[in-house]
Amino acid sequence: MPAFTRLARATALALTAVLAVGAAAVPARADTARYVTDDRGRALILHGLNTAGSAKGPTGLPWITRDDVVRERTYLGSNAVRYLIQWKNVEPQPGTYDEAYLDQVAQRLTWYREQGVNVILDMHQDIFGPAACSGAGNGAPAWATITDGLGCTPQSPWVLTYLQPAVLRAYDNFWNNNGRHPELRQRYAAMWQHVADRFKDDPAVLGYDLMNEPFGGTRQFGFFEGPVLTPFYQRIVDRIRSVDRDNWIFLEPQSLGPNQGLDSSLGKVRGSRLVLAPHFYPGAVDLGGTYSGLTKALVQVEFLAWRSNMGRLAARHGWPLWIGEVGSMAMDVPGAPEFTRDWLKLTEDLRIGWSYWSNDLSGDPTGANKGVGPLDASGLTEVGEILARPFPRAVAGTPTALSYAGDALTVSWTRNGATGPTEIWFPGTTTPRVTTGDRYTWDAATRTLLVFPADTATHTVTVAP
Ligand code: IDC
Repeated sequence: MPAFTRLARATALALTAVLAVGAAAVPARADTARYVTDDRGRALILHGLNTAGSAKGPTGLPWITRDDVVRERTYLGSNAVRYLIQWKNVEPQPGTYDEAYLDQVAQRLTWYREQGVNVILDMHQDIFGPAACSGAGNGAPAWATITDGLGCTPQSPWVLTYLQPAVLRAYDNFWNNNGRHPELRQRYAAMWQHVADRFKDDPAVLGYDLMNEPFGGTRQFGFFEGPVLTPFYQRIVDRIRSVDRDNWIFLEPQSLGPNQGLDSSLGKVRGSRLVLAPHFYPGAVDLGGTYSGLTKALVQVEFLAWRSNMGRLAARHGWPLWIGEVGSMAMDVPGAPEFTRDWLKLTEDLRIGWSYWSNDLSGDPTGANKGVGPLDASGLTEVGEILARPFPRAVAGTPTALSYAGDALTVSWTRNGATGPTEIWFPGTTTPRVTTGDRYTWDAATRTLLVFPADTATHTVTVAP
């Protein structure tokens, strides 16, 4: 067994011991679940792709064309995209915003708008920014990357680069952990206000994901999420709300730990329309393990822990829950298709949406992530076939049940004042069989079912091939 695999196994085992404790806690209760809603008050179950790894490059733009967005909507039925943008491109010099870049982003957002796909703008970063460690990372501009002359060597797997001295220092300076750089977080908050002001009236935009996978530098967990990250989010939320009262704001816990199902101490952020947007990357899967044998058993513990801990955190703060990133497993890894079906089922059990990592045709610019993209020149790839699963895009009330079993999708809800129909996407080639007490219409061209609920309190629809 290569040394790295041994390390991965040992790490996974240690993590699992901790997780088992968390998993014993109460599961998320359905009746406390909140939903992102549209302008008719319908609950949105957001399915789509992260677009895309290639936006981490110099231009800050993903590889896609307008036609690719049409294909995504057609093949996967997507109603959401987590669209990557970069601080380095938005604010190349302190206080100077690149409007040409924002215009290029806006142009791409029209492609999503045309397809009825809601955009969540994700201020992406990994490993702080390209200037922190020889181009290994992305996100922050060079002027905001203060490494105090410390050294750095990119590591493999890439996440280990987070522990390099220059990278830790760049984060410590950003979070002002040493009390020397309060200006960087202020710049970041001002930058978000500018972005929100630019996109608040763009009908494609549903919301803002304030920071990808926050990492606290030398402060972690309880020393970071409560005292540092929570007030940081509060400051940005307040600034965004000074210009934009409508769009949703997506908040991520710190990535290390919660991504694997550990509890988070992210505190309550005040404000309307906030969403808890953690990622789900079970340790063994993320570190190149398989979904079989011992690692599968370990990953299943992480499933339980994630469900319990993230469900309770969302309930505690009264926020809807959505998985901002999940996937990233090449289909030739043993168990990868089953892993994919299992996390899809998790999201259905919780009645939440997801954004798959990622929409990369044949890998990202570094050549990584091959075999992970759901679409290629001929249509759906192997993972794409699994992701192209029926789902309710919008529910005309409070969802009370969502399941996909034996090729049949069942959705139940109670009326709550929402108007408009429940909208279900159902892939395939034949006309589905619909069972419901409500009036409905089927559009074969877009494979969309609209269910118009009568005035009764509870509703159920089952759709089968
Ligand atoms: C990863 C890419 C990898 C790249 C790295 C840094 O797969 O090739 O070197 O970013 O740019 C995340 C991150 C997301 C990752 C993704 C998959 O949010 O940017 O992409 N991942 O590894 N967190 C956990 C996994």
